[in-house]
Amino acid sequence: MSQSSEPPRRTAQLPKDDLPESVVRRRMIKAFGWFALASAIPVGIYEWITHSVGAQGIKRPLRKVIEANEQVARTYFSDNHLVRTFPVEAAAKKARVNGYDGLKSPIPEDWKLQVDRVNEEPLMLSLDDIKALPKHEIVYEFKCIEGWSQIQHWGGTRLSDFVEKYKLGTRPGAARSGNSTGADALFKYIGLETPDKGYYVGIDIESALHPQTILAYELNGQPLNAPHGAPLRLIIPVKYGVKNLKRIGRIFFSDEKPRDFWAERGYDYYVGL
Ligand SMILES: Nc1nc2c(c(=O)[nH]1)N[C@H]1C(S)=C(S)[C@@H](COP(=O)(O)O)O[C@H]1N2
Ligand SMILES: [Mo]
Repeated sequence: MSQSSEPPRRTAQLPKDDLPESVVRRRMIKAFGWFALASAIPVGIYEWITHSVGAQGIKRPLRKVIEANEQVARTYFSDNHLVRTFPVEAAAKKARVNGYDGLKSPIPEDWKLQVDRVNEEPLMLSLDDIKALPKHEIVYEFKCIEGWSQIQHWGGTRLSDFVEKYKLGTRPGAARSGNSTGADALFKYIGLETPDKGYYVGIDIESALHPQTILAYELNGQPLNAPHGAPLRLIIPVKYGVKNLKRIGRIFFSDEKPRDFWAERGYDYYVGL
């Protein structure tokens, strides 16, 4: 290192007028290069996000509908991270049980999943109808807002596959101007409740259609038992336990926030992870 009291003057500190023209030109080119690179980064990130969505298993027609509404699409893409999964061996052999609201009466013998639709009769589906859709299994860390968590292994059908198969969740004739696909827009929320309406949740549509959200009928490869939500429950890994409604009786779509059992008792409505 130089020990002189005057630090050696570097060319960068010279007044610009003193610099040879070739140096100035080189610097301008360099500066422009940095500028071009900096502008390319956000574009690159956007491209990466929009393309990785397809790679994570969102079905084309569904994406079209989602893309139809720019605001929804933005939230949807940003919510589209996947939660961490584990090998099957990591799952608890005996899953913990918590919460019996809406489960106090026996499971209705004539249980059907009621799905409300706009300007149409509700769908009344059997468990076999649900099982006819592709099966999806997930092993992940289930988290209860009360402070416990457990790695659990669930099986069922993706809610997004179900919504696509039965053409649900869209608001007819709500296509926006300037929307080239002409697709209907999605409702903002999905509501679920137990057959006796003793427990109920509302969920933003982006989280509901997340590729890891499932209508579950199996736990550890076995049919669900009553305390875990037989015959069909929601498993939504991007949310805390409270939103994972057990024993689904009815599903509906809405632009207004569906009422929510724990939100009414002071918890955050979205309780996302
Ligand atoms: N019908 C119903 N579903 C429910 C609840 C409930 O009380 N009733 N409790 C919720 C809460 S707080 C949690 S943590 C999970 C627990 O699911 P598990 O009993 O399968 O562990 O279910 C959720 N779904
Ligand atoms: Mo919970």
